[in-house]
Amino acid sequence: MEFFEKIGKIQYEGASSQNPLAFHFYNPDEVIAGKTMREQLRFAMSYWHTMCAEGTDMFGVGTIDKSYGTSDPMQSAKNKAYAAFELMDKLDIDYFCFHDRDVAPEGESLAESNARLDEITVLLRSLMEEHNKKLLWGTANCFGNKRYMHGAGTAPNADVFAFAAAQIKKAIEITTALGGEGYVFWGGREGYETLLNTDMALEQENMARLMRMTVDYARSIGFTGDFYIEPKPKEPTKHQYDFDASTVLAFLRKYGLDRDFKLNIEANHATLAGHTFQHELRVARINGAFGSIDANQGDMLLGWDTDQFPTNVYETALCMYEVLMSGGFTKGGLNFDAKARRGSNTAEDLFLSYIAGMDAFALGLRIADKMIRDGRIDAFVSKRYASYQSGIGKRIVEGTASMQELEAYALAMGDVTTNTSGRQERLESIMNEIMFTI
Ligand code: XLS
Ligand code: CA
Ligand code: CA
Repeated sequence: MEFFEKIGKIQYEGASSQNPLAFHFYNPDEVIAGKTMREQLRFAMSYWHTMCAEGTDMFGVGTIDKSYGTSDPMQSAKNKAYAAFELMDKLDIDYFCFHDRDVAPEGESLAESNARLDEITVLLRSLMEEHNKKLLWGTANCFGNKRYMHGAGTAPNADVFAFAAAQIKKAIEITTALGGEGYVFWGGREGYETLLNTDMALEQENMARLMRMTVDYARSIGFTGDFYIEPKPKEPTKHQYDFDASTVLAFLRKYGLDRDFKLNIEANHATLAGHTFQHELRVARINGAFGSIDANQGDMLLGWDTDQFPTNVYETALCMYEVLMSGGFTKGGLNFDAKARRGSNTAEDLFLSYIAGMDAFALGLRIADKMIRDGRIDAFVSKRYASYQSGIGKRIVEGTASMQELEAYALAMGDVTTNTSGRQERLESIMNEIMFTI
C-alpha cells in the first residue's frame, strides 16, 4: 500500500530549479568539508510530529488526517510504520527517532503496552532492514499519560517513579533491539509549578537515580549508543529542571553522570531559555558534551514551543559551524523535531516542509564550510586573544602568574593603553559576504 502516492522520490535539482518537490541545496552525495552531505547532516524524521501529530492546538481540533486508513489502533500503528518508511525513502532520510507511545498505542495495562511494543518492534526491525534505515535515538513518553501529572522520575509518589522506570526499561530494550545509536531523556514534566508543594532536592536526586539505573541497565543488555539530555526551560511545567545546557551540565557533574551523557540541543528550546541556538551548541561543544540536535525553529514573537520547520539560514549556518568545529556528528544527527503549521494540512505540505528544512540545513552546511575556509572570522578571534600567547598573558593561562606579580605588572603599566575594537559590525558584514556572494 502506498500512502503518499502523488509524491515520488525527491531528487536534487539545484538552486535554479523551481520544482517545489525537489531539493535545491541538499545534494546527498556531494562532498562538503570532507564528507558527503548525507554523512555530515545525518537527517532524521521525528515519528511524533511527522507520523502522529494531527494539528490540534489549545483552541481547535486536528486538521491533518493521520489515521492511515483505519480506526483500529494496532492496524493504524502498523500502517503508520509503513507510511513512515515510505516517507523516509521518498525524502532520502536515513534515520528516525521515536517515543515508545508514538510507534505503539498504550494499552490497558503496562503488560499490554509492552506486548504491543514488542509486536511493532518486530515490524520496525524488518522495515529497517528492507529500507536500509537506522534509529538515531529512542525515548519514552513519560509525560503524556495522566499518571505523570506531577512528573515521572521527579514525581512525589514512588509508585509513579516505579512505573516510569518500568516504561523506560522497556524503551531502552526496544531501542537496543533496533540498534539505536542514542537514547534521549527529555524531562517532559520533570520540573515544578510551585515550590510551595515541591521538595526540589529530592526530586532532582531521584531523577539522577533514575538516569544512573537506566545507564547501568542499558549497558548490561548491550546498548552501545549515546545517552542524551535535552534541555528545555519551561513547557509543560513552569520551571523544568533541565533548563538549559549549562544547568544540565551542572546537574550531570553533581551526580557523577557527566561521562555518561551528552546533550541533545533543540533550537526552539534554546530560544525559550533566552539563548541563541548557537549559544547552546557552543556551551555543549566547549564542555565536550555536544551530541545531537533537534532541528527546528521557534517564533521570536511567541513565547511557546512552536516546533516550526527550520528555514532561517543564518541560524542553520551558525549551527553547522558549531557542528563542524566539534568535529562533526558521531552518533548524533539532525532530527527534525518540527511540524508543519496546522494550516499546512496536506500530505504535500509535509514533504514541502521537510524539503524546506533539509535545504536550509544543506545551505547552512555549505555556508559553515565556507566560513571556515574563508578563515577571516576565526583569524579575528585568534588575534583578539593573542595577548594570552606570550608574556604576562601566557603566564596567566599557564597558571603561573601570582596576584603580586599581576599587581606589579599593573603598577608598572600605569593604565591599560591598548584595547582594540571588537569589530562586531564588520564581522556581521563578513557573514553577509560569505552568505550572499552572488
Ligand atoms: C518537547 C521535546 C520532545 C523531545 C523528545 O518539547 O522537544 O519532543 O524531543 O521527548
Ligand atoms: Ca525535541
Ligand atoms: Ca520542542
